[in-house]
Amino acid sequence: MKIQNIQLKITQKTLTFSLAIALAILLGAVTSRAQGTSVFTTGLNNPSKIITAGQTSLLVAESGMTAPNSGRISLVNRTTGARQTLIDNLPSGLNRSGAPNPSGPSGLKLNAQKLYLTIGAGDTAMPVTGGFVANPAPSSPLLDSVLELTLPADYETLASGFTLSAANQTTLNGNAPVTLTNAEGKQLTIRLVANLPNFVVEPRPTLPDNIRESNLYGIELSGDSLYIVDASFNLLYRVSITTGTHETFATFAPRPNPTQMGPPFIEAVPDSIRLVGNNLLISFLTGFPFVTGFAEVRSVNIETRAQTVFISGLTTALDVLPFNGTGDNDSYLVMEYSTSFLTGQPGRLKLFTSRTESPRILVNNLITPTSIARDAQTGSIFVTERTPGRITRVSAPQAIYKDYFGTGRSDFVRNSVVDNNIVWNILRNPPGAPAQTHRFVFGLPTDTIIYGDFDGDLRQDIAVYREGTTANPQSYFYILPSTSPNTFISQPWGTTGDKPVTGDFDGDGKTDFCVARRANNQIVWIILPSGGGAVRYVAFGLASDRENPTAADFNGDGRDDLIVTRTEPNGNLTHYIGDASSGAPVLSAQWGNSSFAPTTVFFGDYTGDNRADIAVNYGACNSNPTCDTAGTWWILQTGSANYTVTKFGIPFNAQTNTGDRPVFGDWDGDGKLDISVFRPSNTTLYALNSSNGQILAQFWDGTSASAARGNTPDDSAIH
Ligand SMILES: [Ca+2]
Ligand SMILES: [Ca+2]
Ligand SMILES: [Ca+2]
Ligand SMILES: [Ca+2]
Repeated sequence: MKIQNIQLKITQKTLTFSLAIALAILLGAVTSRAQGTSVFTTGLNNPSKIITAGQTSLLVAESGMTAPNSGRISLVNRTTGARQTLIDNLPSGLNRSGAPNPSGPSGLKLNAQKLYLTIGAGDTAMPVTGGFVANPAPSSPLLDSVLELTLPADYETLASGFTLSAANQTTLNGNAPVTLTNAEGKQLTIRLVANLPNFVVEPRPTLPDNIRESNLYGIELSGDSLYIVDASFNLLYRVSITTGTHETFATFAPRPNPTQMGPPFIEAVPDSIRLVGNNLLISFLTGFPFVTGFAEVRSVNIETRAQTVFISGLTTALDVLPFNGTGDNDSYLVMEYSTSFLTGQPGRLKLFTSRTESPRILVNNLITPTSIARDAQTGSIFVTERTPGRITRVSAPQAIYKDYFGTGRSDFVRNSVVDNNIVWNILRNPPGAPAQTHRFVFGLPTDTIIYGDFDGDLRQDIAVYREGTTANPQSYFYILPSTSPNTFISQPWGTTGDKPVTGDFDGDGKTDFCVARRANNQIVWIILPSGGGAVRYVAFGLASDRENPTAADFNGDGRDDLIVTRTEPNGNLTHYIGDASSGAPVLSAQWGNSSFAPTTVFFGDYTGDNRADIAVNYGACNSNPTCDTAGTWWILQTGSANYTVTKFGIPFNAQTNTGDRPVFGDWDGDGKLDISVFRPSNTTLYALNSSNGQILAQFWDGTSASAARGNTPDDSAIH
């Protein structure tokens, strides 16, 4: 089974529609995206792979167009999306294993200025009755080969591309290097590392000359060896960079078909490869009939060659990308080509905060996605989409609020005070047996508790803000990062009278240090962007605005916006949202009234459209016997201006100081906040699961030995 067959299956299914039309219809029909996305670059020729390069670039391998030898590598600026041809007229041919489909440049691996490139099957095989035979005149002698390109030192600022000629291909095939010169006079050198077999003979009763073509599709580097997956031969090659010799390093056997449809065995189809430590992570498309949940990522140890299943339960996996390093805190992006091939469904991008946890679905309407790259500095994810010929940019995913275990769900947190220290007792969600808990002693009772992910590993860090005093006005953030929980960080930021604000204002997936300062009748937000750049001083809001300036992303651009709330004379609350760079208005909304104290306001995404909503919870009716607002959640959906009204929880009683306290979290991990309360009388959290409407009830009192702190910040504060 070959990658190109994907196109055939979808086209056959849609019959009279061309593939492009069928996919265009899907694009319009599927609007739900869990993560902010934008079209970043267009005009690519059937992109197959994407990698980051240098300081500011991406490199994209493009399979080419209908014409032979129209393969290309593009250089894309990863800030602006601008495209520049690095090299064109690379080997390619129209593959005929399904509907005619360009096949050429595929796997990319960059090591300093050396770029290793695999060339795929091209037009190696010709369809005949009963199978395939070798094409006597393929487009290029370099199909199924490995090339080494030595890029000019300043390749990131190229203003003109290089072009490979037919004569150059002949030279390369003769094992001589080729040096190209572009319009600027810069030079790029190419040499052939290895020209691997184009096909093997697989005789069939009716066609003794039947062949199976090769299809090199992904490449990695370790030492002086290249590791290359062949998506058609179902194997992993090891190729010496210096001698060009190759060996079969591992093979991937077909697996028994668990369904009644299709052949008795399903081919593996390895399609991408990533080196992590001593292991190669390889994603498997897994062939016809593309059984849901049957695909996987496997790891192959480069010393022992041992193969193990690394992530399972996937469908048509086409890429895997580890990030955040190794060990328990590693995370993985996995891209699936289509959630249902045979019905032409779009592909999706999944985020695993741990390979054994349920993933978050970041994007669910990708059109023929082929490859992913991640900018470690900005956290942005780039996805190539083959048929539309574009790159879609996905904003950096953020840690789920209060997710300390990396389960993709808010965990159950109880803060108490023991011996004049804050004790953090955290119960994993979902809880297991035996219960998994974290316990930290960190912070003073006078500190402000902070929920943020400062190191960007998609796990919350233990953090507090300690406001300065009159004698020592310097304030500090103190953080116990999840990536190094034995070493705390202190960050001087702000001064006496400032209020800490938690947010990711530059959108890199890491919480930034921010305080809001009231001065000269305004609020100035002082932000240290985690992604670098100058300290921001942004004026937004009036000094008379309510306490607790806060932040959330209201326009879905992946950057948190500034929020202040103003109480009108009649008690109405007006929320003003401003841009965290300029202070320019993003939106404002009148929602809620402060008369029914306590009034709690949460800003966050209750609908899953990646835009923050405004939730107002009224605790009490202030002795008004006809009032029916107590315990009611009024949620304004800012994306649509619709609203919902939900009764949930026991209203607060000011006389007895009893009743529920509204809380903020996503307890079922579907990417939508859940209406939820904490009930101090039985130390139980109740949540209305947004995924299925069922009620979660979770008892958690921290440890029975801990004296309850009572009105803990997470239970009562405006987020
Ligand atoms: Ca963290
Ligand atoms: Ca940030
Ligand atoms: Ca925003
Ligand atoms: Ca939820």
